Amino acid sequence: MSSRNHMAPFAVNIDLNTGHIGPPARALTRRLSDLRGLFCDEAAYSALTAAGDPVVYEVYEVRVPEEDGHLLSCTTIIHPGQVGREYFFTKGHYHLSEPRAEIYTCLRGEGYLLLGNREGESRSIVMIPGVSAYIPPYWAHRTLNTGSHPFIFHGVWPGDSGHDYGSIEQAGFPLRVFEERGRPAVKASAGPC
Ligand code: S6P
Ligand code: ZN
Repeated sequence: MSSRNHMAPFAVNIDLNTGHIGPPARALTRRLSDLRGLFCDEAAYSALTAAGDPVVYEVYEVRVPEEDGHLLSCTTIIHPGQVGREYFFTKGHYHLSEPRAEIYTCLRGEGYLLLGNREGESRSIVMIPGVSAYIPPYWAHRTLNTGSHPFIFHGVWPGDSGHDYGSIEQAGFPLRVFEERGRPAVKASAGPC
């Protein structure tokens, strides 16, 4: 019998200030050096990586089986920062099983959710506390912090979704967000950069 038939209900606590999940969740830390080739300003990227390789974001994921029928969930904490004029962002991905949707709810801070699909369409959604965004099936997604505090959001997605990072690494994301005159500006982007 599969594990999902034997699981007891449970709850976790999300610290709304830090985004940490307890009891201890599976934690992932992405430093700038993990995001090689993704930011536009290569000189700024090299300088920042050499000068301390900052943590760009952390993910705390609730431990449940990664299989059909379950719902995975996590918090993501994107730290404030920029590479050149481009705000710190997540790698961005399609779900490996593309007909799998996701919901992101902003808990703290401010940022953007960027979306793109293989038909060439793109969208951006401003994320502030209380905004709950629906990522439909077949849409790649990337988030970024446009504020001066951590940007924290909660995500929920089907257990059998998986991640395809390669498509974004190769083709780039169709939208990018830069600081212009002290404000975020969303730009269409053709190719890796
Ligand atoms: C998973 C979901 C999030 C991201 C996380 C980090 O489907 O979308 O948990 O994994 O926000 O982003 P990325 O693009 O590095 O996985
Ligand atoms: Zn996802």
